[in-house]
Amino acid sequence: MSIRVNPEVQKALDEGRPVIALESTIISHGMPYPQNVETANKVEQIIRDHGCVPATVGIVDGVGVVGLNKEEIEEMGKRGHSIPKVSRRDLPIVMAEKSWGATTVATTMILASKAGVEFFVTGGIGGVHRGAQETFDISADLEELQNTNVTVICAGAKAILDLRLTMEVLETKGVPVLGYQTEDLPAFYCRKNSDGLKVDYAVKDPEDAARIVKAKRDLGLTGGILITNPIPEEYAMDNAVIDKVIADAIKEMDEKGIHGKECTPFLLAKVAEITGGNSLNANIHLVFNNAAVGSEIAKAYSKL
Ligand code: PSU
Ligand code: MN
Repeated sequence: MSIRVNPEVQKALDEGRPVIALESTIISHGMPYPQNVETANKVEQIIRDHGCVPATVGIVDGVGVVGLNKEEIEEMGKRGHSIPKVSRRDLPIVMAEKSWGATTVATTMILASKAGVEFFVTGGIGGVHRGAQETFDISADLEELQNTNVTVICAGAKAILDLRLTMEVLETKGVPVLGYQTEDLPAFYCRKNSDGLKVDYAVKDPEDAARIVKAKRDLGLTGGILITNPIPEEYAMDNAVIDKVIADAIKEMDEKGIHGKECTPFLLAKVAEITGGNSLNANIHLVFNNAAVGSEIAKAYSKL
């Protein structure tokens, strides 16, 4: 596979300094332009301010890039939905076609692990969709978390998913789900989920989280670790409000017959549309918070 690691990222890796991977689907499909590019740049800055090196991952002319430059991030954001969203199954196609691609959690994990990056910060992961008993719509992100050695720091998952089934699948796949200073599984916009679901283990500080990652790696146990970090209180949204918005978005998706890889982007855009700027602001700030916490965990890990 053709991969290009940004020289600054490679240097940090060679010197054992902490590197944080970031995904590009959150830029192209997760937020509107220009807030997507502003957010991507600010997230990189937060990671630098915390003493780590950011590596935004994406596919440029068929090459898997670990550490996109400013112009490439701008282009990902500007082209938005016209850049294909690339999950594991799409990767060989965009590479062979030498086209651009936005990496999901799954493909960002693949490229990060090939470059030797352990930590990856994002907003929310994909999971088991509601009604998956019928549709079989289960994100390839879960498969990747089972198989690929990358630790993902996120704000849980949006309630566009069936969070209970998502937790069941993660258990089956042997993926530890940690809560950063919380026992409740965070639900992206909300600090807690509406179903009373708990994480597997609440970590008290970055060192605590880093030790768990180290234990898994020392044992040679394949696969990822999920660290869920609740959205800061001041940006959190009301569970009842979000639940209603999501129910309406799913109804419209079903009526329009949207399925497959279009589901997640449709629901993300619909929720943003119905809630106006509120959810976008929440989305941006939870990613900032994940970047800060993820950086502290990566730094703690580099000292173990
Ligand atoms: N959930 C979000 N924001 C996102 C995504 C999911 O709250 O941007 C993106 C991520 O890139 C994730 C992908 O990996 O959607 C999952 O898509 P699918 O369900 O088609 O696997
Ligand atoms: Mn899907």
